[in-house]
Amino acid sequence: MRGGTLSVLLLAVVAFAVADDKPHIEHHAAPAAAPDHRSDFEKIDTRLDSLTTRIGKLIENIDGRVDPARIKRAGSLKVRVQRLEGFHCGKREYQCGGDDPECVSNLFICDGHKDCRNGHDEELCDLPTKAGDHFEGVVLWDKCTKRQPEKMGFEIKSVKVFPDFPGIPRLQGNVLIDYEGSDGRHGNVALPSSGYYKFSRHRLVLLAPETDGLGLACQFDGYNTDKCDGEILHEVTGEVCAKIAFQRVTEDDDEDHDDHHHH
Ligand SMILES: [Ca+2]
Repeated sequence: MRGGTLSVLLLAVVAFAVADDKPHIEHHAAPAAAPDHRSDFEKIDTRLDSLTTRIGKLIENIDGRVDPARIKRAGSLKVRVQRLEGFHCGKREYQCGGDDPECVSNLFICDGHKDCRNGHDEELCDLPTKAGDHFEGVVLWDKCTKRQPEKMGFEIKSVKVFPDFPGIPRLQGNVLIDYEGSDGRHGNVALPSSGYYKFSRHRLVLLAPETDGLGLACQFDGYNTDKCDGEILHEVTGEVCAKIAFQRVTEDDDEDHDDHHHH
């Protein structure tokens, strides 16, 4: 419920901010008109301030919850807020977040040293993936893969952290493709691939396993390690040409007695 309220509020603020970007200044207007506009802007400023304060309070409320699952959800929400606000750092830089507009190099994220004044570069440094992990997903749309699968997956075989680049662990794994052949028969392939995880972007990348130059990337939000937004993209141009909603697959359902159904 709160999430819904917050989203609506956010949209309101974003809409407001966008509208505010284009003030109705009439250049031909007489100078005498200026004070009216100023009072208009002050009104808008005040309203924006109060909306921002309300959102801040909502986020504080969310942070105040102790249930770990809720904190995880609240964290995911905060990331969405930050995405809406936009990142204002360079391409290879990380935005320290919070109220601090500081930017630090991507290479300094999760390297064991505090580089952001608020220390955010050393938070969220748990790798969302480890050797043996398996993710599967439904293909949402696809305008480039040759097999046009309905389902795709990937599995991670090994994770290595190199001391010089601790923020970019190297991965080995397989891209898994379930498809239906032109003869209507079902097939599946496991294409060995290497790649990396970037802490600065919470992004897992598996480089193109085939000669078509199509790589796989999966965007985590830094909090929820059980799902990521998958993309197939042209490695040269970066153009995204397919999307997959990946979910972690729990292999031995019988061993962990959580509230999943049993057969
Ligand atoms: Ca650091």
